[in-house]
Amino acid sequence: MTTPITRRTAVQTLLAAGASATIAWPFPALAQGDEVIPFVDLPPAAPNARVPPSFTSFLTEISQFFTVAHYPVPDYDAASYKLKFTGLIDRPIELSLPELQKRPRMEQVVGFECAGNNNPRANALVGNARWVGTGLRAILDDLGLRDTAREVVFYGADRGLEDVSHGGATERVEQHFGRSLFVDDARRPEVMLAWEMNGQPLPRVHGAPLRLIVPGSYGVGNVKWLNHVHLQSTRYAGRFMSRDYVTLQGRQMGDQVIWDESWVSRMRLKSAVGLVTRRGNNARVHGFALTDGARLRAVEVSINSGPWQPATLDARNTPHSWQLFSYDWQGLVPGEHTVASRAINNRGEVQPAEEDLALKKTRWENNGIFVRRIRVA
Ligand SMILES: Nc1nc2c(c(=O)[nH]1)N[C@H]1C(S)=C(S)[C@@H](COP(=O)(O)O)O[C@H]1N2
Ligand SMILES: [Mo]
Repeated sequence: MTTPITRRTAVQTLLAAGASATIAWPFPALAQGDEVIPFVDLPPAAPNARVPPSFTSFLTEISQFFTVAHYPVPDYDAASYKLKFTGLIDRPIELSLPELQKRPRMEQVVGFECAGNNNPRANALVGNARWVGTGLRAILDDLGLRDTAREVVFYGADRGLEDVSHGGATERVEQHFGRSLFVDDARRPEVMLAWEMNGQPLPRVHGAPLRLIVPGSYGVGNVKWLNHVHLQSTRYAGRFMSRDYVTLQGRQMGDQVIWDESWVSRMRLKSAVGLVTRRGNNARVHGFALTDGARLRAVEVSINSGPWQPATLDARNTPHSWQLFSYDWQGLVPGEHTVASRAINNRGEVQPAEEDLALKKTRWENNGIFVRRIRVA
């Protein structure tokens, strides 16, 4: 039996373990008897830095689940709330929350990260939750999609002012948050509309009353405060598809570099070390991996640039959850050490090394193998 200790105790343990006050990242509770081995490569935590979630608990507690909102969080009235379907369909409809909740229930664990998550911020922008809702596919099939419908646009109720420039003049125009999927991707059986998170009504900051969950997608695809779905024939090029959340990456082709700008969508294969603990001279490396839906073949860990060794994948992992892993390392010796992890999927794709991403010029989708430095007291 292990007794969870409080967050405050975890911080004290971290401090006692030798981290300087400026890098006292408050990692969540540990089992009793375990100590955190501090990371020495984290930049100083900003005063309002986001706290990473527990990398040992399979489901991320709602209080530890990161939130991102690009516009002010909208108010809503559950009683009058309707989800509207419009565009290239034969039967436009509006569904209230009770009407949606009468549809077949779907429940799945889905983990995702913000495409801006990274190791220097201690991977705080990732979480894994159990979502309850209903499948989108059956609703789309009821709408009578016209042959010309190619794109499904999902709008949130949140809005904000954006600068639009034309001919040298700039105007502030109010726009909504929106993202789109190709019809074929929107019809994948795992895409859902969710109203419950970890057994609770969806919290307002996480998108109440209704959000889209697209397993395998970066966070930005999981549209919160969803109130309108529109079918159209053309590409939707809203801010979060075409100007923001766009990755610029060069590809060496012969003696030329071709510059590719792509929209952030399916998660790139990634793993990261989130926490290293010790009990006496035995250390345990804890981390998570994320995929676009492909099964993992392995996660491997390398200590001090030694050979890649297989980590243990957590038995609680499900197809679309984050994939927790751990690796035991015996015979700790004091001093500085490096720890890295890499994921390999069942298509044989290997998480790229940081050097392989030298031509990736934007900060999004940072999935390179990251060599973490720790100090053993
Ligand atoms: N309507 C709406 N949906 C949104 C956003 C938003 O600003 N507005 N942010 C997106 C981004 S960038 C991320 S990373 C996830 C974060 O989801 P969470 O706040 O539940 O963690 O929500 C996505 N859905
Ligand atoms: Mo995000």
